[in-house]
Amino acid sequence: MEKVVSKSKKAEPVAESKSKTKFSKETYIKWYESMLLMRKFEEKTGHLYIQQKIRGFCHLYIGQEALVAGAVSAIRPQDRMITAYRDHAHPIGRGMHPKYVMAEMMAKITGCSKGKGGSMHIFSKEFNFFGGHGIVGGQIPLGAGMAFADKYNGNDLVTLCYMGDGAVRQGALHEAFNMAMLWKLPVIFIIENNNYAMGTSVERTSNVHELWKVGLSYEMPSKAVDGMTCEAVHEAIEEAVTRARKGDGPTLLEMKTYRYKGHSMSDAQTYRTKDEVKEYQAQDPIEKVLATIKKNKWMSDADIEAAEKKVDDIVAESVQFGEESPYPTIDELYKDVYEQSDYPYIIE
Ligand SMILES: Cc1ncc(C[n+]2csc(CCOP(=O)(O)OP(=O)(O)O)c2C)c(N)n1
Ligand SMILES: [Mg+2]
Repeated sequence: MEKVVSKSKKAEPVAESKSKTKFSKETYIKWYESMLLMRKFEEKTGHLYIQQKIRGFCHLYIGQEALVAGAVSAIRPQDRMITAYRDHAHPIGRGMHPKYVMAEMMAKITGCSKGKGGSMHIFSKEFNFFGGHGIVGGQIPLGAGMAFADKYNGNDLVTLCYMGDGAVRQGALHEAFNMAMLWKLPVIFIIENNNYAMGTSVERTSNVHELWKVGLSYEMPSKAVDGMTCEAVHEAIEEAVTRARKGDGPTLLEMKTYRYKGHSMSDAQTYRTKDEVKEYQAQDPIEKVLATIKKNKWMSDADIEAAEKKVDDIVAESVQFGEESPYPTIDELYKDVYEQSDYPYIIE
């Protein structure tokens, strides 16, 4: 599968004398280009949805991009990632060409799930992205299971298991946390706390508002992280990854973030004010990274314009690819269906 962004290398802190920033110029530029691609791709997705070129459920990640960009720079390409249905940015951040996401959302055979999954079921084996799951919290035991498999097989790999704040109230989370701690599985549980589960705020659903504290009852190393800055996300993930690779088990990170758009494409957003949205937009992760780049004169105005044009071209190419691709043929219905003929409980 074609890629656009080079696979992540470990971001290296730069020497103090060269720059006042903790991370290198290359890391900042990569964060900027990667998040800009996620943002512009999803802005286009929103337009195409209104034109009914994309149908079904569709949840945008706009505002939350640092949670992926800051994590990708702290892990290896072989490490695994799994999330819920708000899943376009994760594989793009790992380097998958967004045309395969676009074709999937348009239900075309060239999509990453052959057009049979849609927006909520983006997968990429090549980029170690394991979906794309519509059942709130359903991916949490799966993430723990992937980490169990790696530990069992002796692979030196870590699983990043993302979930929304709404998923923290699911029973499966507690069972998975218990086993992950008991067996010291190499998994990092990442709560994307954007304050709302559909239109319901964290305060309305739980007595515990600081969600990272849920991990403490399992004695799991847990903390809150500023999810609107790539630096904080990277540092928290790096620390957790180091712990997991040493065999010391899981970490829970509550990433404080915000989605600028509605829950899905049909959301009147009566549960929040426009001022609240503006307050978070003022901390935009892309703007913050760009401000650092400009301050250090790492990109000229012409460089920035060229980067924007490159992203625009990739988005345009993705739309064209999706539109020109065919729909799956009817025989596809019978392919990729799991069957275990010797399953012991089926009596013919
Ligand atoms: C088990 C289950 N219950 C309810 C739903 C309906 N539902 C879809 S999204 C959602 C909200 C989840 O919010 P959160 O986990 O905070 O994720 P976010 O949308 O904010 O990324 C709900 C309740 C579902 N998909 N699965
Ligand atoms: Mg939420």
